[in-house]
Amino acid sequence: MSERIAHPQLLSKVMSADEAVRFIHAGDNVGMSGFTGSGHPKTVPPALARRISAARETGREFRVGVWTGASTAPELDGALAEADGIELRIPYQSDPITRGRINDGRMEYLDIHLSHVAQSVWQGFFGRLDVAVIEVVGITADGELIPSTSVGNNKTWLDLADRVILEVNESQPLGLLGMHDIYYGTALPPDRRPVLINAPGDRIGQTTFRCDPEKVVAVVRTSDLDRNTAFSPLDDVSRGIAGHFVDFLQHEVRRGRLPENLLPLQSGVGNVANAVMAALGESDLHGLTAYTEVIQDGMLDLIRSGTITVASATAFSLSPDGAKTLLDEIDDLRHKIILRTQEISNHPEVIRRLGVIANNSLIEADIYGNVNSTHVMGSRIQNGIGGSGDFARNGYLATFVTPSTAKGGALSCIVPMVTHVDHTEHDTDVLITEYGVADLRGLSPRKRARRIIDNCAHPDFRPMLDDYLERATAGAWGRHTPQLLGEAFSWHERFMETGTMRPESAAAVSEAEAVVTDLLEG
Ligand code: 0RQ
Repeated sequence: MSERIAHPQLLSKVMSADEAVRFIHAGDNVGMSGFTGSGHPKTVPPALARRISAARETGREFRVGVWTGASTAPELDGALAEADGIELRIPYQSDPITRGRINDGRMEYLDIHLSHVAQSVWQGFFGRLDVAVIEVVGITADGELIPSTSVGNNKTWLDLADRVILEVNESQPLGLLGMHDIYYGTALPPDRRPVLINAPGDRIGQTTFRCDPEKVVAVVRTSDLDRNTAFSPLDDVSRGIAGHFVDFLQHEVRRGRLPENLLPLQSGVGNVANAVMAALGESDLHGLTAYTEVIQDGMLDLIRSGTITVASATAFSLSPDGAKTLLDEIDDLRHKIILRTQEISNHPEVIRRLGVIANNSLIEADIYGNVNSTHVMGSRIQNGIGGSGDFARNGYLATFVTPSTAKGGALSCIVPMVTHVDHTEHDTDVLITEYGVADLRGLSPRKRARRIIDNCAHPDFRPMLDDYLERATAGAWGRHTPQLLGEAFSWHERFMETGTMRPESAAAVSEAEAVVTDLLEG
């Protein structure tokens, strides 16, 4: 018997990925594993993309609905988007080809709070789930499945799908067995019961997935690695942001508003989040815990050094070095990390009870504290809301971090009015840039605006923001949250027209254009 596939009936279903995708039909909804580049199926999605392209060559349309935990990798999102094979994508993506298709209007995309996905699918809002394609580390003798480096929505996909395709990945460490906590107590209202997690390390489920072997139509072997991209080296801006975040937490401890070992931390995705973890490692804070969604390298290091004693998440998102460390130290790390289904890792009830300190990045924030995490210029999706709303809305402290400018300084990330709202002013407690911290708690809108401009905006854009706030306060229709509606988006319009929000450069561009026109006209 294979070490990885100990169930005889399932061993008899081993086949190639190209054979397995015969069980996926045009129009199917396919629930795949995968969360921030980890634990996604590696060989079935490219085989499905080939099948889709071959069907199209014979004049047959072939598209499927693709549901996952969160973002995946080029061989899943990238390959299927390239083949124009995705009809509707839920709930989070970060793939450039997929993003392009969505923004061209060729792919439907529904951006959903990650804690809401499973319940929406159980409620039937997205129709029937035809097929589940799930990466696992192994199959036990009694047919239970050993989860991989992400859990995401796999339990729901396995429970609800008519047919199941398993990818057994032999490059993932078998030592992962015992790290997961798969909870089988969820229900739809009115049958819900409390989710009894009182501390990040509490276990309420089992270490494996249940799966009816009769539903398994194919088992595919693979040994391809997770998508591991290296994090950028820390620059002055991310170091500055991270330093302010840690100073702020220490200040809260000194004021007696946070306990010495803080409250459980949630850390978002990307380089700034990683830098924040590095800064925590250099501080004298210790005995910390995490109740988060993703474990990146920075958090892994804090767990290894003992700064974080226990971390709960739904997935890893590691660099090649981080992945190697996980592999090498799995026997130790297994006792300090718990991977849960994403409806539990991001559960509003648990986040509220534990008093999580949420820390997420953003695209732009406005002077009143409304946050846009998802849309560039109000209409182009970047990635998605992911779990940021689950944590910001329900946490004890909702902090957002961002560089003060983007696109080489052409854009201010602090604007008069955000062009899309993911987190309202009511959900934003603290805003941090490389220039400082705006603690917005207890402040009315005009005071919030003053503090955000003074503490967080880039000095080049401060005079423009001051001027806007002054004129809005004097002339807006209402003075509670003063806005000049005809002007609030003019910065964005200027960027779309000239490539910068800076008026002097815009003027320079128009001048240059005028010179060119003059020259052309003779
Ligand atoms: O675009 O790569 O084309 O230059 O946005 O920005 O600075 O590289 O930052 O990778 O940390 O991403 C909010 C997108 C930040 C991410 C966001 C452009 C910028 C660049 C990326 P280019 P950076 P990051 C839990 C938490 C939502 C989900 C979330 C995200 C690109 O953190 O998706 O929080 N968050 N989940 O140039 C126009 C601006 C801009 C801008 C940045 N003001 N205007 N473009 N960019 N600011 C984890 C999960 O839920 C899975």
